[in-house]
Amino acid sequence: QRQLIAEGAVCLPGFALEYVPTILEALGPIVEQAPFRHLVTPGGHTMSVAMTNCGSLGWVSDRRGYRYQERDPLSDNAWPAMPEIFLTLAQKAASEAGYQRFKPQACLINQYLPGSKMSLHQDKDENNKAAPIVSISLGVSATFLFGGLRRDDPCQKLILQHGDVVVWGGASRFCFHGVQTLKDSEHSLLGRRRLNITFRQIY
Ligand code: MD5
Ligand code: FE
Repeated sequence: QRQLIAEGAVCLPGFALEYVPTILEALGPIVEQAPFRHLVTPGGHTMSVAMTNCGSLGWVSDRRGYRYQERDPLSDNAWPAMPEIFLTLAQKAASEAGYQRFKPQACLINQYLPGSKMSLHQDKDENNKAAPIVSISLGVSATFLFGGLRRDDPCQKLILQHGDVVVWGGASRFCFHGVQTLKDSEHSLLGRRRLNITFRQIY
């Protein structure tokens, strides 16, 4: 089943459900090697969402700016490799949405605890502007804000649930978006948190 949210934005409800046990197993060693951390924005604010990465590149933020880099700044080691199942799932979802050549190099893993949110922003740090971003939501459901190309354009509210996958491409790739403050509730498998895993083709 496929839901068109807007031009270029395709929701695949429950698409990741069958992969959840494998995803959670793969996440264990990743967060062991590269723990979740709260990054600081160039403006000096500490993000309420905790992040880590796997893949050949990872997204980082600090006082100097936002960028993708090959090494985890906490350890100076390469990011953990992207598990095969992540790549398979991301490419299968992209393919369902019409992107048959999606080659993600970066996988950003966001952890939301009760009270975490992500303010309205655009994703513009990827050099490859034609590739989509594939996003998997797990755990506690969240209210996602999907706006337009201008910060003050009106926002649609979408509820993203455990197992949902969204492919953000085409006209939706550079829309403003954010996540409302996570409610304090319990998910049977993930506990009181939400994980969002995004796949990004940088080059
Ligand atoms: C999240 N993460 O739920 C979201 C899912 C981030 C981020 O926003 O930057 O880590 S990705 C949603 C997304 C990506 C690219 C474009 C659009 C939405 N969009 O045009 O709405 O943690
Ligand atoms: Fe984003």
